Amino acid sequence: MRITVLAGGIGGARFLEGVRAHARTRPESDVTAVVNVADDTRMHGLRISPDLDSVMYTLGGAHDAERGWGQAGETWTVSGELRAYGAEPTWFGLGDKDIATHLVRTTMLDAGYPLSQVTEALCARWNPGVRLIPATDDRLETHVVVDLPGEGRRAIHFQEWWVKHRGNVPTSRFVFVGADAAKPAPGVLDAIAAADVILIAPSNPVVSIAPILAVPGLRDALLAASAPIVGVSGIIGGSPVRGMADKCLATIGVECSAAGVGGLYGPRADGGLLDGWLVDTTDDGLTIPGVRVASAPLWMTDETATAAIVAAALALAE
Ligand code: GDP
Ligand code: FO1
Ligand code: CA
Repeated sequence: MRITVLAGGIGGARFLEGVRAHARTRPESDVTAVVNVADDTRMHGLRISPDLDSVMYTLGGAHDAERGWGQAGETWTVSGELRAYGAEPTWFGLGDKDIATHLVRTTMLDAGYPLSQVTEALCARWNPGVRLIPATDDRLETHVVVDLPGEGRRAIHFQEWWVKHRGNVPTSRFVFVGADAAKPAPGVLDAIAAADVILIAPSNPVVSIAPILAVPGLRDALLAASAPIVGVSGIIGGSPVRGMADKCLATIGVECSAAGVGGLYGPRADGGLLDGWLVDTTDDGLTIPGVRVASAPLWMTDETATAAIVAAALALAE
């Protein structure tokens, strides 16, 4: 079975652990993840790809589960030295091990390799067991329109909004800079067209899934896919579990609930995304016209629990 997953960072990564575990019980299974790149940025001359790295490190067994980003067992010598120089941005931490990844990525990009090939090269070390493809090789960045005290209305990079301000500034909208001119990375459209099932990870709908869908051609490919599309709610009982989904949803005027996000994605029959929507048992009973809704425990506490979530999502696709 060919499974294609749309994924952001840590929610996508943990979900993919379950997809991989499930796939290992089925011979002939093959998993492709189309991963958000709109959190990407350059800091200190280095290209950082937070969501790709979260997925790569998690599936490679190297992630820091508690911190939620970067590698376990990190040291911070280089960041300390940069701070001693007053090198901006001082609010963004880069671990020493992580910096090696960014050095390899930046060197390859500067030599002319596209991000998709760079990702393949990095994954040769980590063996994620899942094919990781960036949604696009082109520049695509989430910028956030905010009102900063004393500075007025400005658009700042998503990392500045989240890491520097923790999202605690008056926020009016998210803009996917570069989206209009971006093309799907090689392999993305094929992975959608050839899939037997397409899963939308319980990733942030506003800043992880929406920028993937903003790449021209991607939404149409999903609409035209012969495979069923099943989404898994990242919101459980009105709570975003972890991360910034509550702030993001409030900004776009969507209720932070499994019903709100299911409605935002919408039924495929209506030009939306979903054939199926899997919600937590605490959200049991919700209905979305045109979408098959089922419930299961959605806490991704470990790989076994997450593989059970994946099995429930695949059952909805049958
Ligand atoms: P990020 O890019 O690192 O922010 O990660 P993602 O966008 O891939 O996923 C973040 C989202 O995952 C959060 O907003 C939560 O809604 C969701 N999430 C995190 N942990 C869980 C969990 O255990 N179960 C479910 N259903 N969703 C989760
Ligand atoms: N998150 C933080 O809260 N503080 C940081 O200093 C920070 C640095 C960082 C470096 C590399 C990387 O891949 C991710 C990093 N993150 C950091 C996480 C990141 O800001 C966000 O959580 C994701 O972009 C949301 O997906
Ligand atoms: Ca992200």
